[in-house]
Amino acid sequence: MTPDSVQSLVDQLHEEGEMDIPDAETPDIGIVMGSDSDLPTMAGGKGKRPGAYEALATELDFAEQTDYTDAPDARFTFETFVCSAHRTPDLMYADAETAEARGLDVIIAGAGGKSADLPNMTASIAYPLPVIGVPVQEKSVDSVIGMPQGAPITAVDAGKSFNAALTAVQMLSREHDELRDRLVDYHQSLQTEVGAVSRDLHELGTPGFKAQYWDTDEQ
Ligand code: AIR
Repeated sequence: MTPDSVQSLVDQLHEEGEMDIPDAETPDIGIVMGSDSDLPTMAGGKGKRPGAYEALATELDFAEQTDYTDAPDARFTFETFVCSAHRTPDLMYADAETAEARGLDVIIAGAGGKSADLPNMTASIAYPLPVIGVPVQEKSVDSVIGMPQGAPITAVDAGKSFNAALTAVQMLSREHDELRDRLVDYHQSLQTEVGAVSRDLHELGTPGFKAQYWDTDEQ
């Protein structure tokens, strides 16, 4: 039997799928992960490198939509759920099955362990919506990318949810020039950073660079 906490989410997703909400007010990207223990990798934080949340919210001016019927002011948004392919298959199914009707354009799905099936199952159920899989650990790579012919998934390297977010926005940018411009600006800022660091390393020399950039106890 499906417990209430799951069933209420399943029902909510189906209800949202029936609503007639303009595309500009629905989330553009759906982020799903197999467990909240994946959040540091999927979002960033807790000692992990920046993740999809930082890429979208900090670098590309997306807002997180936490209420389907009350969109934030930002034009481009994403939503976030935990759906375990094995613990809550009903929820995974409902999330993927309703994604297109709920106005999502692309899904980022991450899971860890050796049976990281959420990305590949979401890709199969949500088809033709594109799904970008994030293997949360190295040992999850094969189960995320190993899809049979005719059942596509796009995937990033283990832990690279930041890049999954960039890929998702690249897809959206084919339809939205504004997002294309944001992606170009982001790339420009990366180049600027590398140029500045390169000049500092060259001109300060290695010891001087370490003294300026590294924590003193790391040197
Ligand atoms: N997982 C959860 N349900 C199915 C799978 N494969 C994955 C999660 C997480 C790992 O199992 O994506 O990476 C461990 O989950 P937990 O909740 O035990 O920390």
